[in-house]
Amino acid sequence: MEDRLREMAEAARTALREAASLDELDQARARYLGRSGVLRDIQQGIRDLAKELRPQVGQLINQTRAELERILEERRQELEAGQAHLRVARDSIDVTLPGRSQPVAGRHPLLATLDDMLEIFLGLGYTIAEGPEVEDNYYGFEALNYPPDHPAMDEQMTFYIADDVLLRSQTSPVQIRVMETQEPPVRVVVPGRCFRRDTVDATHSHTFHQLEGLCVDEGVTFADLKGTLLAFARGMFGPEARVRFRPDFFPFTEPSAEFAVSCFACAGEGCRVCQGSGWMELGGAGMVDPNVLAGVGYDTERYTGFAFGVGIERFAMNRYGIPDMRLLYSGDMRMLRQF
Ligand code: 2NL
Repeated sequence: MEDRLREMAEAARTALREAASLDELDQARARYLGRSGVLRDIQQGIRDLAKELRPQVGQLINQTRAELERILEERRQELEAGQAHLRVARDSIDVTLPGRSQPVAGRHPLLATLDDMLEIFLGLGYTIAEGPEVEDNYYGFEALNYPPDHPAMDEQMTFYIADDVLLRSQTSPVQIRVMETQEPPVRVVVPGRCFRRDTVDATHSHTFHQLEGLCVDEGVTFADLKGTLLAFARGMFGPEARVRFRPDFFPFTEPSAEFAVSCFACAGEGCRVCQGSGWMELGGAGMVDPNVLAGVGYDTERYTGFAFGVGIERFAMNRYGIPDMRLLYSGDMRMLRQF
């Protein structure tokens, strides 16, 4: 019996000392020191011994148990210290690591240009209106006085989603909607995405941005249009800017004009930016055709109006010297970081 006890004690010491984790240690504890463990089993055997041997063996068993419990406790402390060490290693922050960089956002050149334009018209008392990019034939063309056979309505030029569902090719449908819901005086600017079936190249895109404006009131004349666009040009390019109007045609205005501003780079002398002309084409304008005003229920004897449209892409490209329109849609950080 004493031999068995010694063998067991040796095995238990090894198991406790070499337990690699708290779990393993507890398994060893249960196996040797637990309530139905090996030591208890040996202890039960005392009953079979001669009476005079019992105290001596009993004492040996108690010593063994005390020794093993001491080893158990030592090993438990070792393992707990090790785990605490691991926990510190896992949860601590290495303050010497380089930080994650937070890229600083900038304003996209298109939006920066649009914001500057809107700022000027807000200062002139205009409000901003927005509306759907998907329209029907009525708002897209009919209400704008396009004749039924106009080529702009052709599938060659306009994106159709279905028979009477199309992507707007200008923002004018929004102005129609504004006029339908409000009597003059009307002064709105309408920024937005527009769509045309153009082949993409350095100066064309199927998706582009426009700012249109509309002013309807009693006694509004072409002189008001000229003054407004001159204020716009000066707001954008400074007090020396001049504007030029030349005859043009749009179904929705009569008379109509294209307008240009003296080149901001050379003040009209002629340079690379304006290709030697001294002028930069900004857009089109005119007096709103009475058919359009009548179509929204306005009294055309009482009210007149002017309207204009400016392409934002070309403006931004001139302003920032961006040579290819596709760069504006690339999302390329090497480009965008420059603004
Ligand atoms: C251009 C020409 C223009 C308009 C847009 C407009 C809207 C209504 C009534 C009358 Cl509801 N006109 N808009 C007028 C003239 C020209 O845009 O070349 N845009 C880039």
